[in-house]
Amino acid sequence: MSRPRILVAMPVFDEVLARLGEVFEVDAPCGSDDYIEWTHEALVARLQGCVGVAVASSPRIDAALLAACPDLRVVASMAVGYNNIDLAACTARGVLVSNAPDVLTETTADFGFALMMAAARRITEAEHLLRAGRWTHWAYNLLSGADVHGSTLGVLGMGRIGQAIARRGALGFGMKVVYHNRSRLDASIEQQLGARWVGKDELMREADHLVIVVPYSAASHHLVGAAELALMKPGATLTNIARGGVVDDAALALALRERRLFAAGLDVFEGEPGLNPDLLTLPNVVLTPHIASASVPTRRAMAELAATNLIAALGLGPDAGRPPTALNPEVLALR
Ligand code: 8YV
Repeated sequence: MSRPRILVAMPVFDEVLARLGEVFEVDAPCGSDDYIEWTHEALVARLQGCVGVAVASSPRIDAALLAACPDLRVVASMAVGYNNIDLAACTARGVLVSNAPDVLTETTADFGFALMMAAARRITEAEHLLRAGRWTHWAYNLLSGADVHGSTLGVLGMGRIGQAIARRGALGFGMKVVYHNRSRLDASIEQQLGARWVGKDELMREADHLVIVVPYSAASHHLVGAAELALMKPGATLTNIARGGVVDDAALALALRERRLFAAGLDVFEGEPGLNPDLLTLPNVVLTPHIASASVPTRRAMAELAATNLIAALGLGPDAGRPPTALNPEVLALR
């Protein structure tokens, strides 16, 4: 009997491809290290005859693609954020969607904290100065930055990753934690984290270091724009590890240039892998290419979880019919 066919649309660990190969006929055009920037047409052509596809935060899976790929039954993402996938359209067509939460929480929180600290303490700026041979003498004011310990951490988006960042700030760095989220946490969790819910404007005003971890959606587009930036303290930092588009990058670049904000740390960008060219000219921003979850064990765990979801959602393996992190499990009941 022929095996069901799947497409792995992004590069992935050889071991994960081998595991998928035990149950599927696997089309893996990226292998373990070739990235493909899929056009809609190329992806549609490649998906013909496929019942499953493994993706990450790209490519885009929308209603037009689903209509052109009638065999598709499962979309398994190795990312936690799934704004590239039209979940409602998938559900309407009976296509199961899964993402990869939890396995990346601590690694991503570590990175968010590192980026925030790098911005506050001017670490990349300092390294550039040194590498360029411009370190000529000790000076009391050489690259002095902002303190992190004992300051106020503002968390915008208090989901799993936001809470992990709050824990680091409160327990490790003695920070006062304020947060804003659509829904308030239980009082017991607020107490554990030592975190206080505030309105969004108050968060902007109070934070010495703002970390943004809110999922992207139409509702969170430019959640932090010129008006919000204008509320922030001139000595504050802003770190975005959420998604490009949650922050208005042009407004942020202007605020950084005019020193209305001390510094920023950005791992995600509007239009990535491109980015606003103004950001590249500013010394007071630390820029990284969407790598917050990129530790080897975590990236492996994300890919393994996507594989587990794909296998189970297609009725195979030990978890057949029970994909562990399905976003629309209701579609399985209708099959
Ligand atoms: C991924 C992420 O590495 O999980 C997410 O939502 O943003 C990252 O952890 C990235 O999406 C892979 O494309």
